Amino acid sequence: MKARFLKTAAAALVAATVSGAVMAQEVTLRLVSAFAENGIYVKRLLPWVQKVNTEGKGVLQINFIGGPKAIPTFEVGNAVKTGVVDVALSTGAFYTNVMPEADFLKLTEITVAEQRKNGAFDAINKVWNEKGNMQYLARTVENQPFHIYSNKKIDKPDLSGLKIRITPVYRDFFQALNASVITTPPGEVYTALERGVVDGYGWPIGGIFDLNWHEKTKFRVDPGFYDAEVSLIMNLPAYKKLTDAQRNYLNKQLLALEAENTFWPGFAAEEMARQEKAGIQTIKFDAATSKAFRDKAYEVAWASAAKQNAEVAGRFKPLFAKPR
Ligand code: 173
Repeated sequence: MKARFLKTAAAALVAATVSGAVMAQEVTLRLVSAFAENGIYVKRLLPWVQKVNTEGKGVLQINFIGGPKAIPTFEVGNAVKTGVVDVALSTGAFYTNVMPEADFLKLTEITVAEQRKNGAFDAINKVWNEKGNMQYLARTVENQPFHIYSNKKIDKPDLSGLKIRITPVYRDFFQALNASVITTPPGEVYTALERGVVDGYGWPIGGIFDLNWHEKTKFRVDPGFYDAEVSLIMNLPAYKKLTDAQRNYLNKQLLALEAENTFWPGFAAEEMARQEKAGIQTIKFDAATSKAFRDKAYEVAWASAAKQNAEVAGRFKPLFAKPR
């Protein structure tokens, strides 16, 4: 009786140890999105998550928790910093409360593939590690310039008398154009337009149909400026805790994800056509005014960046610029 009990106990112990070893090799990362679940950014991410999970059995799994209903948009950065979640899809403008440098990423003029080659990606990670307790994993959106969308017609780059919904992305530029600005997460834009709290908003070229803003939009101002940055970020201790096999697997999948960014230029063209079809008129400036408008966007933003962190802005600027 006793011998048999010991044998059973020993077998159970062996089984527990084996499954323990297996479990130690598979990690599950909790992922949230600062952008809405039904928006284009999350829609494009979820098939990737599924692929990661299918191919990553026994190594690494990602558990998508949800969008801003799970964690409010402007709190996602701190959730990553403190390890409340492991990974998030967000943009720097949503976590300037963690570090003001986060919003500098909109100023890249080269692809993320080039950023990995020229040292920009490593320079970003140095700051993200030190100030954000985060690893900057991958950029999932590029070639999506921002625009001003408005319900009031303007005939020159002057937003005097207009109330415009912003995030930190647009604040300094729109204020330099004399707008009154109101910060809201994307989830509050529709209501703000509907109630007339704002006359317009900043947003990239793509995505205004996702939350039905086209119903409340009359004009888009061209040209666009900056480049919408949407990226995956990860809690640094969670990243460091990965085994080599897990980290290599994750990095391989992140590069595959970035390789799919070729989607975005075509999407921009489609969205412009769709906006036109929806009756949204384009406000265009002449060539010289357009150039001055774009130049001002970058000048104002780099000046603001230098004010917030001169050392980091100085390091990033040559690495983010278009090669000449
Ligand atoms: O909410 C925003 O307008 C914003 O800051 C942003 C940033 C990147 C992509 C889309 C929106």
